[in-house]
Amino acid sequence: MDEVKKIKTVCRSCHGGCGVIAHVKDGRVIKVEGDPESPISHGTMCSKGLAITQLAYHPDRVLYPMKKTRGTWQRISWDDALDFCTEKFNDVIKKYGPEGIIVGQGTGRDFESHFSRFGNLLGTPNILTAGHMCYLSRIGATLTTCGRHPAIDYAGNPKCIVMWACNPLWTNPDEYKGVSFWRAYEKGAKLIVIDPRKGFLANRADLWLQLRPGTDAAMAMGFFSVIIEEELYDREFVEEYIHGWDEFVQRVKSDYSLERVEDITWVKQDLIRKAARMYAGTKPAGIHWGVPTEQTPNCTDFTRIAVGLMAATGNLDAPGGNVFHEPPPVRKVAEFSAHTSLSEEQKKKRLGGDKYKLAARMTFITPKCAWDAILTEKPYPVKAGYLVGTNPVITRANAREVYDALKKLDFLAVSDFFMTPTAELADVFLPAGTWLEQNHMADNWKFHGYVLARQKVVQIGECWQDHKIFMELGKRMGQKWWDTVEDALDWLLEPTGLNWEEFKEKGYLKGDMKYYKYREKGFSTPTRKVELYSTIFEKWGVDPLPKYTELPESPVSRPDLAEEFPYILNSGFRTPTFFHSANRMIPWLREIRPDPIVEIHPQTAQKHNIEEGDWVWIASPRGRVKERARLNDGIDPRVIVAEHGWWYPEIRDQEHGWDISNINILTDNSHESMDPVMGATSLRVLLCSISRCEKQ
Ligand SMILES: Nc1nc2c(c(=O)[nH]1)N[C@H]1C(S)=C(S)[C@@H](COP(=O)(O)OP(=O)(O)OC[C@H]3O[C@@H](n4cnc5c(=O)[nH]c(N)nc54)[C@H](O)[C@@H]3O)O[C@H]1N2
Ligand SMILES: Nc1nc2c(c(=O)[nH]1)N[C@H]1C(S)=C(S)[C@@H](COP(=O)(O)OP(=O)(O)OC[C@H]3O[C@@H](n4cnc5c(=O)[nH]c(N)nc54)[C@H](O)[C@@H]3O)O[C@H]1N2
Ligand code: SF4
Ligand SMILES: [Mo]
Repeated sequence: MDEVKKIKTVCRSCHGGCGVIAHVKDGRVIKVEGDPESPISHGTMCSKGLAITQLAYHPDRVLYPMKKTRGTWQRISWDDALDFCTEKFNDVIKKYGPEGIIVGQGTGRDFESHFSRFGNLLGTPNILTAGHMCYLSRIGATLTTCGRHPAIDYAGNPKCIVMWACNPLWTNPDEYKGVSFWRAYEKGAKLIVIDPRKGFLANRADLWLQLRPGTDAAMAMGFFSVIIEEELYDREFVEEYIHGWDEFVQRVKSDYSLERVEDITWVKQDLIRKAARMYAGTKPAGIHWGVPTEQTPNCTDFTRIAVGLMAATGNLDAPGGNVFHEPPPVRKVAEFSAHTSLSEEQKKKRLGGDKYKLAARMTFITPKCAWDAILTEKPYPVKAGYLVGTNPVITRANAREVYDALKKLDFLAVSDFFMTPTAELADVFLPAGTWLEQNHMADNWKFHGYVLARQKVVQIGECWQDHKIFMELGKRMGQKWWDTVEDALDWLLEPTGLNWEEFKEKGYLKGDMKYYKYREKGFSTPTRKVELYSTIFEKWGVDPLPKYTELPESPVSRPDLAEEFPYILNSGFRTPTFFHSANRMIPWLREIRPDPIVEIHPQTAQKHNIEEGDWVWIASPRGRVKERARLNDGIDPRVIVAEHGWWYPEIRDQEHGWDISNINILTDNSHESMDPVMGATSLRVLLCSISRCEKQ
């Protein structure tokens, strides 16, 4: 028997980044623990990362390529699987052009470099991601406003933290692990929490603003209203570095009196004033904002106003404020992705590209445009799909439409670890390796200044890391790739003077941090200033100034609908154990949260005769699903908070009960409900009714 070997690597059971020491015995990982030397996680790990052994060695995990023949799945070889995909994709290209193929991924899974390169070299402009309502939307909005993504600088010790629609201790999103926040907070930073739900952080906050879901853009304008009225802004910065300040001030003064902001947001004027004073009056102060702000039609505008707040208070690129981290000198995702190889002619064919201009600039499409094209064959037929690391039947708005669209495709290839409801609709299943089974330069897409060595710890079944699947399928389709995954890593690392083997030994690289870069170079926008008045939007014929737009489905905009569906459904509540639709089959995690939970205020529950633990129907104009009630007086009685991502791996037929508790059956994806430049779908605010299920 072998000794236990300890191998350092990097987790990616969420957006990833935590340092891990994997214990390997007889070729099998027997446990994982946090790496105290990790600059990202400092030895901590969460339940999802720790449960990787149960995921990787799960009896239901698909370990071999599979092909569906007459409705049943059969094991095939990698050669046959890739040849079959090549033949099917080539058929579509011949008949309909490469735009007839959708290449899709979900949230950031550290293969975007390879994913985008595959799509670009294939020649399809139809790249589907979750970016229209998550993160890439933030990158797009910050790009047009101040040139880059200004992430909060926890290492620079903010004295005031505004936690705006984010719950990092549970979600560890994107560049941040909750532990970085916690370390700064423990040093005594003031905390302002803007959140409709009283959670762990709201309970500890100096100020908690319990706003009406989806009204963040109005709240941010409320902050500005105080900052302008009380002249709390940094006059020098504003004069020298903000484009359109006067026009913006005009808009705030004419449209966003605190009285109106209180009406919109449900938060008392006094409290808004206190919070704005605390943020603008404490130096340095940082805003850490989260995805709920992006999942409404105010997606782009909220981010633009938030960047405006950072800029006007002198906190942009200042230590402890919101900063532009310097990456290490590696090649970036954009260069790897060969985006220049997509011809102008193909770019013009991007679905929805004329309408959702910021999404098109970020080179992806909003899913609704994909489903429309598949279902209606307009503006042209879309016949095939390749979905990697995504479960859109559960995670995208208007799930029934998603289901119908994917079912209609002539050919669908899916790559995942498990037979999800989406994978069940496929013709070919390509088994992906987990983070324990890959060599990769992790975190190269994040804005925190690090890249990390994720090294392969074990091989399980015949699974391949996604990077290799893209490479080998790409080569078969005539694309130019490197011979091996490691050769591609050597190329990415080349400017650092290290190769993959050397980088692996080192563990991570960090860029040199430098603050106030704009003092030398200005900002990377057309005017070299922070564009509160966007010259890019002006060219597109879109309102150049940000604003709050009332939500398309709210008691204010749709009092007619609110008669039947009186509550605001805030859908998408994250829990520490699950990652969207993942992990429901993992015993350690499912045991902690066995059922989907809908939170209801006790008064509201009483009105509907609902008790703690009851199964409850939640209905919207698009359908109904059921979740189990938990009573919570930390939410407004007019708001219902529901978990997303639910399906039941234990149900072996009916596509694993995909429509029983899938909250996205209720969400809307009509064009009218979307952000006008990004195509963000409104996942956080819609109207619903609740009733106790007859059968418990
Ligand atoms: N109602 C509502 N819906 C939401 C949200 C919400 O707040 N409310 N949030 C949205 C957000 S922000 C996002 S980003 C999307 C996420 O949407 P998705 O990314 O589609 O969701 P996941 O369930 O995380 O991922 C789907 C699959 O990826 C597989 N997977 C995980 N890692 C890998 C890998 O390395 N390789 C491969 N090939 N497969 C892998 C998992 O097994 C899982 O089945 O969901 C959105 N959906
Ligand atoms: N465990 C776990 N971690 C995850 C994920 C997961 O599914 N599970 N998903 C990952 C992904 S892809 C993403 S995008 C991130 C998201 O992570 P976060 O950005 O932290 O987003 P959420 O946890 O959805 O919501 C954060 C907080 O916003 C509040 N909130 C809800 N609606 C609103 C609103 O309209 N306005 C305001 N101001 N607050 C609101 C919620 O009550 C919650 O406390 O998490 C990532 N990490
Ligand atoms: S926070 Fe994310 S990266 Fe860290 S251990 Fe948990 S799942 Fe892994
Ligand atoms: Mo996300």
